[in-house]
Amino acid sequence: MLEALRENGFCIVPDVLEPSRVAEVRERLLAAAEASERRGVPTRMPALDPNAHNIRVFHLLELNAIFRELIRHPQALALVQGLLGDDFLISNFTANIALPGSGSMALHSDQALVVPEPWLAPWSMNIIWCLDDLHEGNGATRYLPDSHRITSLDELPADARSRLAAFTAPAGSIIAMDGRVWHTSGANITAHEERALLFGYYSVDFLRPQVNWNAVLSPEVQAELDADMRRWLGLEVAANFRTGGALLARNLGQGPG
Ligand SMILES: O=C(O)CCC(=O)C(=O)O
Repeated sequence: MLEALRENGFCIVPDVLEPSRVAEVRERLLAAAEASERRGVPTRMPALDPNAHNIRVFHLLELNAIFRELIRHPQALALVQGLLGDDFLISNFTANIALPGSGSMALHSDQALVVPEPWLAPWSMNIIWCLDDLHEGNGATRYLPDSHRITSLDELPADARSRLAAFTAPAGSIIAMDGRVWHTSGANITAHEERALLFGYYSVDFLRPQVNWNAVLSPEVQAELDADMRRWLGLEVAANFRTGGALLARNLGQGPG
């Protein structure tokens, strides 16, 4: 799977969640959307989506323990560590439920949103959790094949949108996607099918996460986190010493003193 992710920019792993677990996560997602609105965090984002038929749920890690379990699911982390290395951070965890009638958002790569070009290596990636069967008609995420090889904006083809392909995957699958892949949500042209996806976004630890977990996570939720989660969320006191520390150690070992 890791080879496919490196080579193609994505891989699809079926059957990560069994149907009963998918149903449970989906139910908690709908409750999280309501809780988000009650807490004053809107679930409609006119800046992102062309109409009000997408439900966006932010701060999933704060809203329910089930999302704190998913973000560290062993099959997800194996792919994250395989692509980004052991020193990664959880950058964000959000949901996009595309309801019938939803449209496609702007084409983008998630790495381009957090680091300027050139994009020479995978420094971020998504684990996309499919809570519904994903197919072109219900607004499956659309991606530009081989676009993880694009290193700067001027390499993006002018006709990129007409070259997009749709991911297809059964509910319960995860899709691991290199942060450099250019993609967008599809339009949901079905009459009644909802398309719920969760986007676990991870980055190398020298990039600032998309959200400030110290501000997002309440003291109650922070108190529940173990040492790994605290590290992956950047909640410890030390923020950016690892690379510098290794460099100093190496130079101190070799230097003239
Ligand atoms: O919902 C999708 O299929 C894609 C969403 C996305 O790329 C985003 O919200 O940045």
